[in-house]
Amino acid sequence: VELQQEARHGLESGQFILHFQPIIAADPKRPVSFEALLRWKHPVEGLLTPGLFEEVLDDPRLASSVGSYVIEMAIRQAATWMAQGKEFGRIAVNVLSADFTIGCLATRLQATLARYHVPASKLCIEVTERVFLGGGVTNIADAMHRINALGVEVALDDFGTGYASLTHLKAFPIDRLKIDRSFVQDMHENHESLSIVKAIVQLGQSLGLRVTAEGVEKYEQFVLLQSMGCGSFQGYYFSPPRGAEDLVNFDAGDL
Ligand code: G
Ligand code: G
Ligand code: MN
Ligand code: NA
Repeated sequence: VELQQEARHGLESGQFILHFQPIIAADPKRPVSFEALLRWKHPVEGLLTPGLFEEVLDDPRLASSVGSYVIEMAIRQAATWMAQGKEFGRIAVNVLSADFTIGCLATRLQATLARYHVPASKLCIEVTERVFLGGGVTNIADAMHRINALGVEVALDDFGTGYASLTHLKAFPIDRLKIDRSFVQDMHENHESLSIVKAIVQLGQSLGLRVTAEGVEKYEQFVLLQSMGCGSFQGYYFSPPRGAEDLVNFDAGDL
């Protein structure tokens, strides 16, 4: 409760910031995208990752305030990079079910994109299956269809760890699957993980979905994923999440 109060104050005083982690396309002609990851510059505790302030995001009202702030910061960063002539694919923003409950998320995204003159083709929203469980399925599906119709990409995060994933692929307008990093991390030691990764890549190919592998930490993983036909890669092998200022000269050619 105390942490929640601190978070309210922190939001007003600019203590919440975004770090960005590059997502590298297999096709070298495609620009790098970035996942926006929330950080709290806590005055006493230092830089906190979301796992350390779960109570804040568990509170629906606070979570939606944080969510709106994150969306705004991400779109503003896109506008800044565009103004600087920096090439990038999309900025991906993680959203929670709380983000779907305050007004229409599609309308809010559209308004913020318009305010910063950023095209929808520069934005992706990442949802986990938990989003499908909050609120009525038809409401969430409807909201997601509207987001999709704007031209914002919808990615299903942590794919493979939830349940009934395949049903969700039919019910919701998903453009991209992000293979959960737990499968990528042990695919060289664990045959089940390897099979699951291959199956997800093939599922993506047959359903016309793009596929990103998360948690790529080693060169061997990158090579194996490339050989499977996985479309893009994200992980410490390429770069940890970093502040925008530290990414200024980042491009895939540097790797
Ligand atoms: O950045 P880190 O590795 O600590 O992320 C931990 C978790 O926090 C991840 O599951 C990630 O999806 C989540 N997360 C990161 N940034 C955001 C954000 O802006 N909003 C929400 N809701 N979750 C985030
Ligand atoms: O749940 P989500 O997939 O959004 O989680 C993103 C989190 O994963 C970020 O907090 C980021 O710091 C972390 N992450 C990114 N790349 C790697 C990696 O290669 N290995 C590990 N262990 N974590 C990573
Ligand atoms: Mn994510
Ligand atoms: Na992710």
